[in-house]
Amino acid sequence: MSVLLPGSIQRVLVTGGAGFIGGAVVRRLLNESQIQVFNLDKCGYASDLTSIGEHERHHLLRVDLSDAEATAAAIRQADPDLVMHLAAESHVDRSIDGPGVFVSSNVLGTFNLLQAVRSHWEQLPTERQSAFRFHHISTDEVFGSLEEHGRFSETTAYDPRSPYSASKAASDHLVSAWHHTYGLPVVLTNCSNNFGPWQFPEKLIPVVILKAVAGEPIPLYGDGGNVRDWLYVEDHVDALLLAATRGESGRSYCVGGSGERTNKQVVESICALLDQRRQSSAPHAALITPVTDRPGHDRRYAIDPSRIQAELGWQPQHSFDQALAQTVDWYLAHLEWCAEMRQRSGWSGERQGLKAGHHSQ
Ligand code: NAD
Ligand code: TDX
Repeated sequence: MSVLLPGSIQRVLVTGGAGFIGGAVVRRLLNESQIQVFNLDKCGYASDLTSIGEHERHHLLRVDLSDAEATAAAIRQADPDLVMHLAAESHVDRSIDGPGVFVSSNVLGTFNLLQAVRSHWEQLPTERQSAFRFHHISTDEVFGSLEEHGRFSETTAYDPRSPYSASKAASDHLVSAWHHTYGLPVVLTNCSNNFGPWQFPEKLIPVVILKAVAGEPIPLYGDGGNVRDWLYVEDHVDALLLAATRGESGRSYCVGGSGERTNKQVVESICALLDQRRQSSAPHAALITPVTDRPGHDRRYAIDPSRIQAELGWQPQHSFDQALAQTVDWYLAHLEWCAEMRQRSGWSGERQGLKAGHHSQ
């Protein structure tokens, strides 16, 4: 779905635009509007700009949000009408092995950004000031873990359980506090698991595709019965653009595609898609291997998206099965990109997230 930007928005700052979801936001803004897009990113291990390419309205600001001065200078340079804040360390397993960078990027980084944006917003002329928005992009993981029944909504109490989700919850609280205390016009969204092209290949779906293609064991954590509520990334981008441009200041919106699946179901679906696409001596599902569970593994996430559907008219446009098939095809056509990303990051596909007993930063 195409979301029209109001004329008051001429300059958008996207943080984390060199990442998976931020990249999809940047591409959409460049392709479907005439605005200037400022992409603030530290260009970390999960970053890549191939999907954006060279574009005269795309301005990369290579900045680490944990650096307050550099962040403030970037905001002055971008002079934004809208900030979409996606930059964050995003992988739960990495947060178990090394939580420190999650606190510096997600908590301190959001604090630095809020301070810089607040100062910018306070100095804007009245018309631009009243149209301004700070959109904070968050996750359903801040709500904790569900058992078999129920879904998360905007009124669910926060109950984060991993260093990653705790850092995201902290950043949500900071954003909310800057709204209530300083009057900063903010919108929050909390979305479920995304999938699609250009996702760094350490998340479940690309891990399974790459392991299966390599004929290596496909690691299924615990009993494989954990449930995630999957959403195709372009449907998330639709929701983000609606919330950023039409969301009510001070309000949060839960985003999810009613795509609940157990991990075992997801892994088996990918294996079945690969069986149709690639010759192998045995069905790919024979590679599925139960492995030690993730410490503190949340059992189930599910989102009730009624608010964003009723108030902003959002509807996901992709079915899980169709989007999963497209995603599998995309990864099969981009195996070299995956190899290059792994190599550049210094991580070659080994298990992460088991160092709960070690005390690493
Ligand atoms: P990603 O890891 O692919 O990209 C994150 C980007 O942020 C990277 O390019 C990274 O370099 C940048 N970044 C991290 N720390 C930074 C810092 N200190 N300064 C500047 N840049 C920094 O992550 P993603 O999957 O695209 O997630 C984007 C956002 O959406 C995150 O805030 C995440 O919490 C949220 N989210 C993700 C999902 C999901 O399923 N992937 C679901 C819901 C919400
Ligand atoms: O190899 C694996 N085997 C496995 O069984 C991996 C990498 C994961 N899993 C399981 C763990 C989870 O139950 O699959 C599920 C999905 O795992 P991840 O892809 O790591 O995602 P998750 O931990 O659910 O978090 C994701 O969704 C919410 C994103 O990484 C977050 O950034 C987002 O906020």
